[in-house]
Amino acid sequence: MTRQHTRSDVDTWQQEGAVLMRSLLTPTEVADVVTDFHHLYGEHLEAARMLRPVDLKSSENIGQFTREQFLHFDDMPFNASKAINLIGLHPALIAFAKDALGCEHVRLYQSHTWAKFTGEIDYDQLFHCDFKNHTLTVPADEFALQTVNFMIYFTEITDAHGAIHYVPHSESDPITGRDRAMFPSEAHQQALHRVERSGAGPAGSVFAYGIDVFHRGTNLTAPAGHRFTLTASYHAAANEMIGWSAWPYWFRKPWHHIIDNATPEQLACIGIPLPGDTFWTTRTIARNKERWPSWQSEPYVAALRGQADPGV
Ligand SMILES: O=C(O)CCC(=O)C(=O)O
Ligand SMILES: [Fe+2]
Repeated sequence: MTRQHTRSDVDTWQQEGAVLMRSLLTPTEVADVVTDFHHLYGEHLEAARMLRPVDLKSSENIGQFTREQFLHFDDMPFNASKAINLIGLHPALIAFAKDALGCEHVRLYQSHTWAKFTGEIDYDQLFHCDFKNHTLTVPADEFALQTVNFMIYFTEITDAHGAIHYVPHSESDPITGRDRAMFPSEAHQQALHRVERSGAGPAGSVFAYGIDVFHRGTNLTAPAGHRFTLTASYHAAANEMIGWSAWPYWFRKPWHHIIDNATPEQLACIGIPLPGDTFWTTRTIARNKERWPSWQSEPYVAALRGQADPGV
């Protein structure tokens, strides 16, 4: 397992609901994905250079969610190279998710790119917990049934570049209690605002949080500033309560970037059985190869050789 986190990162995530891991990705990994971000959002970057910052609200004002905040937002897979398509499946993220949830197998259930530009809209949001569109129930008490939601930074994110703000559980519990609301009351919003922390960090940093921690997006005020992030959200393989959309729903999108280049473990995270799974027979391997001609089927074939082939 490719661990790039410490035990203390996992402890912080479990106890406080969020942890910032600075510079988890290498500069080369970041640069390759930034090239893809420019490919996807470059034209908006040019246009946004002409915009002036949206006026800052007074710090007493509570932000809001608007559709325009999500203008430059896309679900995996992405129309660029394998770099941006594989980064949400980075082995270090998978390793953290396994340790945090305390399980052997995890699934990636959501991944999207999000580009924000100074002056395009006020990105300031109110405090919320994300569980409304990740589950039809509520956040679990048990770690194994929770989610690990990564936000990966591909630009340096200072407070002037719309860093996510959040409130660790030990600070929010005395204000709201442990039954955290999806959208806290106005009085709680003001109180949370007074103790909020910034998730600011350099490119390559990863903010890991969950659907049960108060946080909010903040506005971009740096002149001609922009912010590129990619999210990757995981749940334990056996946890069917959590979802976003089923991957095959996006069958028209460029899955070959992932299928042709991911390791069996990365593919398992999107629901493709591991080599040796009873799903794989001579026939299913051949049919899958026909569907994805550049899929690396060797490990699946090799695992089959070591056992009786139920497809024969
Ligand atoms: O982009 C961010 O910094 C946070 C956004 C957010 O929390 C949300 O849209 O639910
Ligand atoms: Fe959120």
